Amino acid sequence: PQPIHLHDYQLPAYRVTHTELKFDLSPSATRVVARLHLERHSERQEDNLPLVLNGEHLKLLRVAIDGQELGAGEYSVDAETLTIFEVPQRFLLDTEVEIAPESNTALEGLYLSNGMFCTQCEAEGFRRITYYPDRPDVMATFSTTVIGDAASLPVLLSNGNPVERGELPNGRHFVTWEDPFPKPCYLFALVAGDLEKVEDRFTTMSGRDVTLQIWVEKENLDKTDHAMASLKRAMKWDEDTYGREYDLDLFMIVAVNDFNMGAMENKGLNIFNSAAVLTHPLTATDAAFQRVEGIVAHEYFHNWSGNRVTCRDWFQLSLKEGFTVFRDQSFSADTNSAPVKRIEDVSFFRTAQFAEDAGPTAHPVRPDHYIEISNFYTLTIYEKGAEVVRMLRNLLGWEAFRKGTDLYFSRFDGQAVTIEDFVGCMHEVSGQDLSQFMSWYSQAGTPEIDANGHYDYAKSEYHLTLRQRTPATPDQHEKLPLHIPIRLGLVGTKSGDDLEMTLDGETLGKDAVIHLREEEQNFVFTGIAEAPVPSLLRGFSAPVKLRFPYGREDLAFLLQHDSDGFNRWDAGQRLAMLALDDLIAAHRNGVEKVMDVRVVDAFRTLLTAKVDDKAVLAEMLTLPSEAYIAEQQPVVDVDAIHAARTFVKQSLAVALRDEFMAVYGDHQSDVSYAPEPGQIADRALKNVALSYLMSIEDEEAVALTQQQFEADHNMTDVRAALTLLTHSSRSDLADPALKAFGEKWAHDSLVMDQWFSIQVTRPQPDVLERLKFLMQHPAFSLKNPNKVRALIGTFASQNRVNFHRIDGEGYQLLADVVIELNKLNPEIAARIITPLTRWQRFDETRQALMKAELERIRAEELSPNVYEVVEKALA
Ligand code: B3K
Ligand code: ZN
Repeated sequence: PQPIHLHDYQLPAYRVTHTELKFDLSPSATRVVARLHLERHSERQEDNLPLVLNGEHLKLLRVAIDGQELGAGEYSVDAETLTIFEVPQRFLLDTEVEIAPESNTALEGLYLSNGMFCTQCEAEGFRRITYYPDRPDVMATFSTTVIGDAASLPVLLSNGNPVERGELPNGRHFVTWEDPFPKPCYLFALVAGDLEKVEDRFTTMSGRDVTLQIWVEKENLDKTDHAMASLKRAMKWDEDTYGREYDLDLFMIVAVNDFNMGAMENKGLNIFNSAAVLTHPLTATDAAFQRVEGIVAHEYFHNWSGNRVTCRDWFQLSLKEGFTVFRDQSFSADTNSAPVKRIEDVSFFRTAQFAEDAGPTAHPVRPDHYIEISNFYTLTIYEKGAEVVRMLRNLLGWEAFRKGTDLYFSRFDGQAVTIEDFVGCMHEVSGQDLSQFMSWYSQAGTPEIDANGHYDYAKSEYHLTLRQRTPATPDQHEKLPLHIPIRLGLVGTKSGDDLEMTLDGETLGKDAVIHLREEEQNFVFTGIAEAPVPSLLRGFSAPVKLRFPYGREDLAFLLQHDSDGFNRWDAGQRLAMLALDDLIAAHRNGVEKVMDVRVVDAFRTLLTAKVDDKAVLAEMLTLPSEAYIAEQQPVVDVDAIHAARTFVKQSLAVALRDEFMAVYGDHQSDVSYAPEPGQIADRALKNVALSYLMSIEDEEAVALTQQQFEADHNMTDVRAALTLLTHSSRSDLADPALKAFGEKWAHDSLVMDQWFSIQVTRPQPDVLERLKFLMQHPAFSLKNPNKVRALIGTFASQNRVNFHRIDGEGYQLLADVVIELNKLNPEIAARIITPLTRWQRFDETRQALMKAELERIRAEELSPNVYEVVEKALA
């Protein structure tokens, strides 16, 4: 497979102005009849441009132009294209193809999930449905007729509005849908099945009445309330915040069980992985409720950032994804606890996106080449893209930024555009020079900032030096200095308050942004009356690694006094990291481990002081994850990390047993479950406390955990308890609880996913055998992406000690699964392989074992997806 390059972009030779589709559904032989209204692009008037359409896995039955059937010499077909050698300036193209949804295990194009037909077309799935210019800059109105068996497929859905329906001979029926908004084919959707709906209404800001429907299998009708409420909140928020109104009379969400991603923003017909839409207090955790809210909002927000204004080509993917993630993050922050949302997003980002940026698949927010676009739905495109938009918002200020988004949406409505178009609007409304800022889109890798400061008593000045460097990434050796906004405060060590800052004679206030543009810059803050501790990169104002030689006292001080909630949390994480570093070294050197009393004292203060924001407190009490700790090490030693972290946890539990017990007791409640911030915070805090106590298998804690499990009050508490019982060293705790849970929920596939995940995160060494056994479980299937993620994905990414077993069996198991999935579902195969591609980070023995497994995969006949990832990993 050959890479495609951004610089080769060309306008499409032919535009489709209108698309008429007719589907005659059958699992093994669906007929798709297409009529495309085509015309030569006004800017592509070269002579004799052939018409080249994409099409894969299609059986071509008929092709005609303006009603004239084409003969053998007039066109050619290969595995990827249909080429018609001569066509008029404007014409109608009719094709008829046959496809087999039942044998489509890639879950791209039209496929079957639990007897229901559904589609996934982004990025390039539409070419598995019919011959078409499958690229986002070809936008057409669609009219779609779906024909199916009336008894087994009573519901027939597509984009837009239903305009006609009726009975047909042989027990079949049809519905015709019209979508008046021009769209690229990646936003096409079709669903047919035996579904039931819940319905609600929303009145838009201009007074239009919109019908909202969520379609699910009958047994899930009681799990849609939260998604519906989230949808209405998101619709209102987008009106209030961005002035964006919904544009069709109908908005539909459908839940399907087999889905590669979380969800898909098809115009008027969002298709969701059932895990991203269904919730019930007894089956979904607080985290799942919040995830559903965020994804429902994300897909809805795409209606403007993605659908009305879309991407010119797939290199611009972050134009819609980064912007839409930023929008959904802001929505969730406004709806829940804003500091906790930021803490969660950043701790995930610094763990997973930093690792991607430092690994063999590192790429810029706008990549300049790819082999398989499905491999680029990444943390860099999504999350780093969102950070870049957040920086723009912060650079411009909200009001100018909002003017910029208004201009962008109005100027480019109905068009397929580029990142330059977006940033251009921001420049136009603000007058700011964003040329250096553009490098954030083209340069891969995480900038590292070394900061140093000193206080000059005599002059009452604080001197801050910042030096930036972005390490080389595989395709980019030379890096330019970036424009990095650093939000900061100087916290007075006597007062504990933020000090007024003056820089170059300009008063900045107590919390301000300074701009690092050069490789190295000095900032001199004058009129600083007392020695400060700098609080840098507040709110994670740029996606960078920032080092500052903080002493432990400085960090303990910031943990108490920083006015920025995010940096208060981060100070605690840094303090814990210093202690962890020492313990990791002690473990490696076989020296006795000694707990740092300053960490114990800091935790005691946290546990006993009256903190109002309990959600933030729960985050502060959570130690950095093993994955995050690993990110900080030059060579990852999984065993030392695990041992050190366990030691810190147990030491804190022993030293602060009564304090943890009191926190647990104070946050017990039996009010009826609601996924609202106050309750969520209480549960989080209580369950963090319990996890400390269970780390030492405290007898009273064991009893409390069992009670919490048996009380079966809500899934958040049940899952927390079951996880602690399962992860304990005592099989008399783990086995009965797992058995009871597995039997109780055998009928509920989404709960069984949780049951799988909990078991494979066990730290005990028998987990690999258990994993192999669970792969034979009747509820497991390699064809279902949720199952693969729950069992294999969770094991490989979260059970670090066992995945990285020194005998290499963890690696071997993952490689076996990748080899199987490469044939069934290449998109999932290429994702699940990620932990193996990070071999550079480990010791030589593990490197060799991991590379050997990658080589074994490379020897197979590979899909472009897996090929691209493996080649990069072994390059
Ligand atoms: N736009 C979809 C991505 C689906 C792509 C799968 N290959 C989900 C989202 O970001 O909303
Ligand atoms: Zn998206």
